[in-house]
Amino acid sequence: MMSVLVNVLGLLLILGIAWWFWLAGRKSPLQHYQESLVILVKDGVYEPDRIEVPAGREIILNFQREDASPCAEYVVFPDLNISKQLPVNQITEVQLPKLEKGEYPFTCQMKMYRGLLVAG
Ligand SMILES: [Cu+2]
Repeated sequence: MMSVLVNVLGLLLILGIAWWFWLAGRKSPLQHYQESLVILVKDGVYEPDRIEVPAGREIILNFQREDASPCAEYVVFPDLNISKQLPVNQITEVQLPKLEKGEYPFTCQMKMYRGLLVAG
């Protein structure tokens, strides 16, 4: 009886790990940029976290931080040298320069929140 239980637990553990990696490898759909787009900062994820933006145009991203933990306090665009503090429960505008075609990740300062801009 005990060994059955151990086997079941082991199986659950394996399934759990498989599910975790499946989640980690899963890509959310690419969201088209529009001026009214608001990126929610909540529960460890940016929503949306993959955004298609027009290249060669200055744009503004709106971040709405709902996560009060210090983890979410800054949004950082390492390739653009941009770091912006996000007050809680508020929309913060982040002005971006004209981008060349390419991919530009953005993260919190500890890289737990992760997002990607795809300029094209
Ligand atoms: Cu963080």
